[in-house]
Amino acid sequence: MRIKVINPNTTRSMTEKIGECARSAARPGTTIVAVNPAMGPASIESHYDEALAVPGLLQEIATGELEGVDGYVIACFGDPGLQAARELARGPVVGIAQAAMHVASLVGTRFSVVTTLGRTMGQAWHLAEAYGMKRFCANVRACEIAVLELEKPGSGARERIVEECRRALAEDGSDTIVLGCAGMADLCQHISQQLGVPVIDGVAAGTQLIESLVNLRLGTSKHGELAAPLAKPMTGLLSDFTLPAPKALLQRAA
Ligand code: 5HY
Repeated sequence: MRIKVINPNTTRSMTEKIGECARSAARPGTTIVAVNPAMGPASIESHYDEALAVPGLLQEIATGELEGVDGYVIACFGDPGLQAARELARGPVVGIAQAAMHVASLVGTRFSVVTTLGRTMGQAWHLAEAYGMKRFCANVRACEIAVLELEKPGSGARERIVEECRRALAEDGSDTIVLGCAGMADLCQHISQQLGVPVIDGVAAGTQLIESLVNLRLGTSKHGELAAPLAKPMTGLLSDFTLPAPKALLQRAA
C-alpha cells in the first residue's frame, strides 16, 4: 500500500518530520511518501496562505494518481483543498483535522484543540462544525506560536504547548487533546506522557485511517459531488490545471 502524505506548505524540514511520524504510525507493508509542493506558502496561518497552498496540493494529488497512490493525507490542520482533492483522487483522502477530531471522539467525551496562532482558531471551529464534531469540541486554544517556530530548536515551543494543554484540561472540561498543527506531530507522545490523557496527532490518525479505508476497499465516492471535475479551460497561471488531464502538470511529474 502506498500513502502519499502531503504537507501543503513548502517547508521541507516540516515535511520530513511529518513523514517520520506517518511512518512510525504505519503498518509494515505500507509505504509512506511524504511530499510538499514546490510552490506556495512556507507556512499556512491565514485564509490567504490556505488559498495559495491549494494549487500545489492539487498538483501532488494529480501526480499521485499517475503514480498509483492508494490514499492521501493532507497534513495541515486547516484541511486545505480537501474536497477538491477528493474530486481528483480515486482512493480515500483525509485531512488531519477531520481525522484527529473523529479519533478523539472515540476515546473521550470532549476534546480541546491546541493550535498555533489565535487567528487560526476560527478555522478549527469552522471545521468542527462542518464535520459534525462541534458537540465534542470543548474549546479551541492557541499558544501564539508561529508554525515555523515549531521548527526552531530552543524556541521553547514544546513547553508552551504542554502548558496550554494543561490549562485546557483544567479549564475546558475536556478529557482529550487534539494537536492543531501538523508541525506538532513529533510532540504527541511527550505531551501525552506529561499529561496522562489521550493526545491525538492528526498525522498518525490520518495515516491509520487511510490504511483502514484502503483495507476496507473504500475509495472516494464518484457518485455526485465528489465525481471528477468537469473539463474546462483554465487560463493564465493556472493553465497547467486544465482538465480532464492537467497535461503540462502531469508531464512535469513523469
Ligand atoms: C499546519 N499550518 O498544520 C497548519 C497549522 C495552523 O502550515 N501546517 C501549517 O496553524 O493552521
